[in-house]
Amino acid sequence: MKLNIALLPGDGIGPEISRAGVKVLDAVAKRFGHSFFYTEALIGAAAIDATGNPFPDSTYQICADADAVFFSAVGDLRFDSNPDATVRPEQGLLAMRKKLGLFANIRPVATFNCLLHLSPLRRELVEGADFICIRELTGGMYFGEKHEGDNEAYDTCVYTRGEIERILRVAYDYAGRRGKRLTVVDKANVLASSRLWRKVAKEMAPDYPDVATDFMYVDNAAMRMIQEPRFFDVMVTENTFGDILTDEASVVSGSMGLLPSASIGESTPVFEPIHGSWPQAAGKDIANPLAQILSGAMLLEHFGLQEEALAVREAVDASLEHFVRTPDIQPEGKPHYGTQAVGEWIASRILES
Ligand code: GGG
Repeated sequence: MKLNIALLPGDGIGPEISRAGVKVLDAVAKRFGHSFFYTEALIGAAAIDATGNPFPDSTYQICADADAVFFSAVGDLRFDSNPDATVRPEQGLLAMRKKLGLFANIRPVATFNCLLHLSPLRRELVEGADFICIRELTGGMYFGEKHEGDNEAYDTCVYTRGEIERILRVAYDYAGRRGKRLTVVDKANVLASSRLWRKVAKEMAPDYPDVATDFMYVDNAAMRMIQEPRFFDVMVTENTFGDILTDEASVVSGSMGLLPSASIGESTPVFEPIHGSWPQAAGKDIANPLAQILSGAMLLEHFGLQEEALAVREAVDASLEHFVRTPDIQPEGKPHYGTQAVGEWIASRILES
């Protein structure tokens, strides 16, 4: 298969984990006889520095023309510490989501047996947890009408029936292919937008008779996720709730550096780690590349390359079992492996298998 991939390394540790991710995709291409072509483009602070725009038109065009976007992370301390900044790296991320119509963010949360001790939750709670969070990505407060004054400020949470229906269709589809249980997370006891979510979900549920639908308030879902993570199969929720709950979900697996994601919608799909740019670690070769590498596996699955994706997942498992790990997940006394060394080990493993 021939794939044109837009490569957006972004900021902070982004370029390092991106390099490791590409090494692994290249190993897959070599072993399975595919051709992956990359076109690199700027996003985030790197794009602001070069052009003044966190998502320049040239980047948009490269993404729109590609089969997939392999993105890393945005964010830069210079902007975090400047409340007066009129343009921010994160706006590049929002612009990419909006312009590519990426309305569904899929975040699988799984545990690795050899890393269960990393979770602050008890082993018997997290062992076997395996669920998917589906976050609506182009609506809600992130994109509703805003006002920011000295004495009053607001963000409006707006959802249309069409926006809710299309994300629920994605969620039902995933639930139908997995454990056949869908949890719709909302705040319908307080918010009008949540009541519309619930109404639409109740109308759609009979169209998916093999999937059991349940409803949960977001505060309860936040609690349940750490009390009984195995309860969930597929959960779907609006943009802001999803942002918070998916970060919380990373606690189950023990490290944010392990969780990949896919964003799909009207145009080119985007594959990226759920974590940000960790600017403090940039250039130190210590960032964990596994979330980026596993995002590559999701990219392969998106194009039906199941065997290839499995090869990546097996090589990642092998790297963990052989203690080829970056310092964040490496026990004391084991050798130090940097970002590139982990990427290279996994790539070689794929080529050797
Ligand atoms: N790879 C994801 C990333 O760079 N995240 C940084 C960020 O600002 N995320 C906010 C969001 O996902 O809404």
